[in-house]
Amino acid sequence: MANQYKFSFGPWNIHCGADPFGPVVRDELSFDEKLTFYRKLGFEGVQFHDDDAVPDLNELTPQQVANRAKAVKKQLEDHGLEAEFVAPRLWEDPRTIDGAYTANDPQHREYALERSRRTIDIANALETDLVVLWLAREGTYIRESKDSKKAVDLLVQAINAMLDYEPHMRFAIEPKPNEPMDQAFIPTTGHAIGLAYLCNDPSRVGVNIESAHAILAGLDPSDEMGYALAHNKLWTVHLNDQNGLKFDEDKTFGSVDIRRAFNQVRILETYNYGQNGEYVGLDVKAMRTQKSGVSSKHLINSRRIFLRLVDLVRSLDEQHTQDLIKQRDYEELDFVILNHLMGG
Ligand code: GLO
Ligand code: MG
Repeated sequence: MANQYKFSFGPWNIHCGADPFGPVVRDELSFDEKLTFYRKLGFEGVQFHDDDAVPDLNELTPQQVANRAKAVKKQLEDHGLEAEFVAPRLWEDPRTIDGAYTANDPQHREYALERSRRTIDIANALETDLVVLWLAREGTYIRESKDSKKAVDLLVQAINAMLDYEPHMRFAIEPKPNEPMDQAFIPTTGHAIGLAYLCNDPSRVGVNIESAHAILAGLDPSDEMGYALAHNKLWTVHLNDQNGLKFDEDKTFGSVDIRRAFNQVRILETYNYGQNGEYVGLDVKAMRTQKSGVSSKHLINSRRIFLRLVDLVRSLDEQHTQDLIKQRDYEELDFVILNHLMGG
């Protein structure tokens, strides 16, 4: 059942458990070892940061970057996998301390663009037409350090430059309201889609919606998805869960609020998400307490919870639901949904 969905995650989702307060607690795995997990766990799509595919790319010529990425494409094929997207990692280099496309220093902005061109080259070599832009440091710690109107202009200029650089590449913005910044310039799906319409080719600018990011913005992830679906701009998702307003937790999908997860699956299922090749992407972290050898359960479990919820969406008595809506008996509808989720 429900096998029309294809699943993906990024290699950073198998990690050694370091956090800002403590070192690694599990064995480091090589990229190739991580690739051996995908098929076994039921995944066929790999999400990449540019340097997951080509480490140290700043030290290489564009031609060397492209050649190394082609070797990774072969590696993927050997494992029966494909690349879903590539994302420029624009938050670790000293030149991105004050942001990337919105950095106050024009040389730093130029670095961000040049790095993004390499990301696009890598996407081409990996044969995917999707680049994800998580605008990690495009925001402020204090209001007075940047001009928010100018920041939007700079983001549009940067995306236009990327659209021009590769005329068949699509760009999915991943909004997030905070962390690492205090305030992000593009905090929600609405902001991301507004930005898309300011660009030269809005048809190639869409979104990647992460459940936890929507929750951190005080929004319901399924409503954010509905908004993007109405604009035909939901090109990938980062499903996970989040326990309230704190650091970005990237918990197993559905592990905090199963009803909230059900409603995300329901809107995806209702509008045939995946019919144009979109992946069900995860962005989940294993708990730091998990030992080596059993540290991929968050991935297996997120996937199986998604599929269990697909079954629940499909087995919901739609006629009964519609009758209750007609009668405006939302108290009964509330119970029917909860009872269904509890196996009733
Ligand atoms: C962090 C983001 C991050 C991105 C990834 C892809 O909060 O969710 O994990 O999804 O870097 O760009
Ligand atoms: Mg994410």
